[in-house]
Amino acid sequence: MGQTLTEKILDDHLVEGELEPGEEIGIEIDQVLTQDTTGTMVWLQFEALDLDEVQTELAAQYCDHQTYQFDFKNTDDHRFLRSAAGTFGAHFSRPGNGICHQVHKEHFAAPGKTLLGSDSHTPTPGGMGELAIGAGGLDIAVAMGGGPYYVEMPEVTNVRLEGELPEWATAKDVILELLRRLSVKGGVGKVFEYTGPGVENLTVPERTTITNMGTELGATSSIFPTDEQTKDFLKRVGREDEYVELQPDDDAEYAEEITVDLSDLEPLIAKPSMPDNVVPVREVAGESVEQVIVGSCTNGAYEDILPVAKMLEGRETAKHTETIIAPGSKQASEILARQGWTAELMAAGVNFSEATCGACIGIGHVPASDSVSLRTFNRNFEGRSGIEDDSVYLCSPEVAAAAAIKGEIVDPRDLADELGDMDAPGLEMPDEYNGSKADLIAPDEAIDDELIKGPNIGDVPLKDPLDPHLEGGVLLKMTDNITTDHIIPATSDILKYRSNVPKLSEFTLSRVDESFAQRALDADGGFLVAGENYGQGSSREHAALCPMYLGIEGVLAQSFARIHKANLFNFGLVPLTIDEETYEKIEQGDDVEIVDDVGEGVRDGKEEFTVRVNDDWEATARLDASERERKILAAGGKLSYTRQQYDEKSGSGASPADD
Ligand code: MIC
Ligand code: SF4
Repeated sequence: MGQTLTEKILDDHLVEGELEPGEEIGIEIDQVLTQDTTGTMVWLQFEALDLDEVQTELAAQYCDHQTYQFDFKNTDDHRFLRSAAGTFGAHFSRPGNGICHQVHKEHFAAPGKTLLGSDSHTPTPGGMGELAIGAGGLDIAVAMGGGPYYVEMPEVTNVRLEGELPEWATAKDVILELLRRLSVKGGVGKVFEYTGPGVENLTVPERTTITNMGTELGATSSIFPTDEQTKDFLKRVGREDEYVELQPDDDAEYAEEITVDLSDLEPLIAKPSMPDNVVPVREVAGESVEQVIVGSCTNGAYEDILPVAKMLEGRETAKHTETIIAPGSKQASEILARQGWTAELMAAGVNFSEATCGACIGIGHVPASDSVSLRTFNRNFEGRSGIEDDSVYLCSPEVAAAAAIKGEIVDPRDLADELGDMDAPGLEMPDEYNGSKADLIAPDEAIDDELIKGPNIGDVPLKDPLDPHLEGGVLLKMTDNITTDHIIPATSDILKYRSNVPKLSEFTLSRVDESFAQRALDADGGFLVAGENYGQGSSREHAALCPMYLGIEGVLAQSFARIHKANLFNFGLVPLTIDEETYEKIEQGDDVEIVDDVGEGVRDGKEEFTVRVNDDWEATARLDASERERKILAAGGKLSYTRQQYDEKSGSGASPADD
């Protein structure tokens, strides 16, 4: 039987396990990336593991999320990250140089390689045939130390593309269409592999928009085969020699197949406040828009900004609509500026931000109250823009530009008819991505050789080994689809404490219940209860680390998002799955006791535990965990577990990360 492309790359990197869907596999990682808000923990953990040099082919540290440095704490973080990259041997991308996924795509992403990143949108270079996976910071630290990365072997879904995108429909509409059909949980445990005759009609920047936002489906990764388009892109970024031809076998077997006829697509939009709340733009046309932002790791590339510039050339934005371009990379800004497009955009009434995530997580450009903001981003979770009850829509750059001109949501096809002289801009790449590399510091150019820690940079808290008897109150009962933005928001007032867990913990779940952190501390232990897809969204391990710090013992949920579940194991919190009936019956304030000896059960592979509630009724909760995850839980988390491994192996010269 032939192999899918995903299986081929995994096979090439397999160090443990078998490629059977649902089985845990260990793979070798070639490249890692980390960014400023998850990176400080990564390097503190790298240090705590006594590792002294990056072992992967390449590691890159980006500073992209909070580049405005509103507080010295952020600037201290950036300086610490520069010193860590220098000390341990990673590339360093200075604040303002661009968003990790865009800069990585331009400078380092390579077909056939594996990439692990401490950011959920790491799968972006899947559009170039790289198998890229997002993970929690501790997994990145261990992989950087040369240890394998363990993940459940995903099912591979074949997304068969046919036809060609019509005018005004874009790559964003491809992924919005998949979200419309499959929902934000539709990709859990899956890799989406794109095949079919439509593939060759999509350029690499279009493919990476699709693979980037595959994360919103909950997918482990998304990948395209490589072809002339890949070769062409690599040539333009000056790395043609990195081209490798990669295709699935003709007789590859997929777990499922979805067909998308590109020719049938039209401009789509995700309504507030979930990326899968997708409708045709025409359905919401006429809604007044106060803010338009073009940018982010999904649609902030040169190829995303250029269509906006072409549509706005010689025109002005509506007077009540503030329009901002937040480029994905400084290189994109530089090329646009050299070509004169920046001036055109400015003349049209557009403001330029530095290349940063910024507004995507509520840092700058927070929408006005009761207003509509249209963004080319990938997430519109409630409150993420920096104001509760926000009204954020997600769309393509073309739809965003049309709204900027008209001041209301409008299908660009209708606007083009109305204006009579606005052509569909299409997609155009620069002949050469020839921006300056001044903001990239290679390991051999490093300026630091020891860590520089400011006063806000704390230690990584450790947990005691698993308590055999788990008991406590239900401190919070939550609904379905709780995001990591609910658990630990990323807005600027809170983000500055990412390197200071005791302080950051004060904000845990504050978006759901402001009194939670204090109640958890007072209760000295307890449980969280949630519906489906608990912990979707970001890879931030702080969403597990902070509850752990507050004494939470475990989470009872109907289902978990992949990265968050791994983070719960990594920090020693027990993720238990409950059925709908139990979820409905259990209430906040109930007393919960796990009747079985948890320590023994976890070690012995027990899958079902009896939960006694209020000494009154009982239910069954499942622990779906690999042997390795059980050992991690028993040790009180991955840091303690990895150190234990090290102690056992010391003397044998083994790396602490050799699992
Ligand atoms: C996000 O888009 O939510 C983030 C901010 O990029 C996160 C990373 C973080 O929380 O630092 C992600 O996607 O993993
Ligand atoms: Fe940055 Fe937003 Fe992309 Fe996350 S989703 S990496 S915050 S641009």
